[in-house]
Amino acid sequence: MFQQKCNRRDCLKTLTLSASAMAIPPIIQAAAGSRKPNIVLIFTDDQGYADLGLYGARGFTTPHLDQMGREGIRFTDFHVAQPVCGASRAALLTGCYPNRIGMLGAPSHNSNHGISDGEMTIAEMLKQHDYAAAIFGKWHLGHHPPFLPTRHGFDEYFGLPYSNDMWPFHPENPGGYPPLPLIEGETVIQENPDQAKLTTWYTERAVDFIERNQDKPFFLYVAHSMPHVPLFVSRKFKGKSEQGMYGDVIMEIDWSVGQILAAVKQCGLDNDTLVIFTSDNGPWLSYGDHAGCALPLREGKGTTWDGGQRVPCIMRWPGKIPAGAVCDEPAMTIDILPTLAELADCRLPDHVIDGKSIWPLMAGAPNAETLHDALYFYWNDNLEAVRSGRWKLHFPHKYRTLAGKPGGVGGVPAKYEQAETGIALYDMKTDIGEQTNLAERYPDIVNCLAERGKRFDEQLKQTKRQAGKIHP
Ligand SMILES: [Ca+2]
Repeated sequence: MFQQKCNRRDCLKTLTLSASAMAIPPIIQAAAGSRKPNIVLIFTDDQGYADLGLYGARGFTTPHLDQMGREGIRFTDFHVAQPVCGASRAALLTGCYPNRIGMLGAPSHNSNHGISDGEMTIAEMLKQHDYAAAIFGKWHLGHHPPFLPTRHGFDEYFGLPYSNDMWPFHPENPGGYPPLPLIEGETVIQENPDQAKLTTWYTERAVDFIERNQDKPFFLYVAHSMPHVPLFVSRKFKGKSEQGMYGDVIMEIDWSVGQILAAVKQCGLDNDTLVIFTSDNGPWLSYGDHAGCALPLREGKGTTWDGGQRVPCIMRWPGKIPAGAVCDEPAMTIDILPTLAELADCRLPDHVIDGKSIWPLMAGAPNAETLHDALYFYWNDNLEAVRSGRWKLHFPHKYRTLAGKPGGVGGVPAKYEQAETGIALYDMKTDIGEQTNLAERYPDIVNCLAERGKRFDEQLKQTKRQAGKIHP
């Protein structure tokens, strides 16, 4: 009984309880008026929870990322807002659940929608203080000109408009896509570029951008196309890992992080630069030996199980973020925008956003807690799960799974099956793999979370906004 009461209290954690955390970081007030922090945001594609040394990677090493994590903070319970490329990026850049702003799934060459002019991206927000802003990598918020990064706050763009498998050589849909464009600014400069060079090109551009902008605040968004399939790696990393192609690709991304951190240091900007590294969703498990790993989490990309949404996340800012810190509080990519607003003293958008500043968590404030009373796990427009405190409630929903079968080999995927869960409650503190359904044992917690989810979903649907549209 005591445990149930205690657990219920945990479930009912409110904004009031968390308010003490808000008073903790005076560091920002002290920084007001001084140089605004540079922001480097590195976002990988389909990298799983276990695909980084500090998170237990096997068969390959990530020395630069591990060092970055040891010099900063490692989040163990950090989530994306939806477990698919486009929607996840929309949430990261706007601080909103992607279904709030009509950005679902993974837009492709024949999509006629993209991010609305009415949204405020991180780049647009930081422009309030004249930040230089660049994205090198994958955009995925619409490929038509009105939706490109250069129309949404970025001064510079070099990269792919959508996923690197949306090209004529797709293993399951050969010839189903037009040539893959590589874009500079708003101009297609190559078709079907040599993907083995992408990580190197993005890295060279990132280093050059840091060097060119060292005298003013900057926002650098490095959105790697890798390790999304088809996997490509440069000659210098081919065969470097024991694990194979996927490990080689991650090791090249690790090299890239090392290059970027070295550039920051060489420009004397270590203490002025917040670097964030995370992934856009969990591993694409059907690709087998070309997919990552989210163990001990359940399932992967495309599902609202934690294997789809919980990702590695490390942040480094010497002198501001304590070295060697670990944060076990739940947080989500939607929290990045409001956190940066606080750090750079920016005005938030006038419209509703869903994220909340996690600066107290990042600063390692004692007993800091999330300001969310719950996090919501949507697949497209459907609310599939709610997380609050230690509890995660799944509403009945279908999901894709390999059901214990092996994944594919050599870049050709295995077939998923459809499975279905009923109402299910998991204790994420003792059952990180979502294996033991406690719904019957704790009906009051189920009711509490179900009610909370229903209320939030109704509010979101009443206040949601539209994506931008072009009409050919
Ligand atoms: Ca992805």
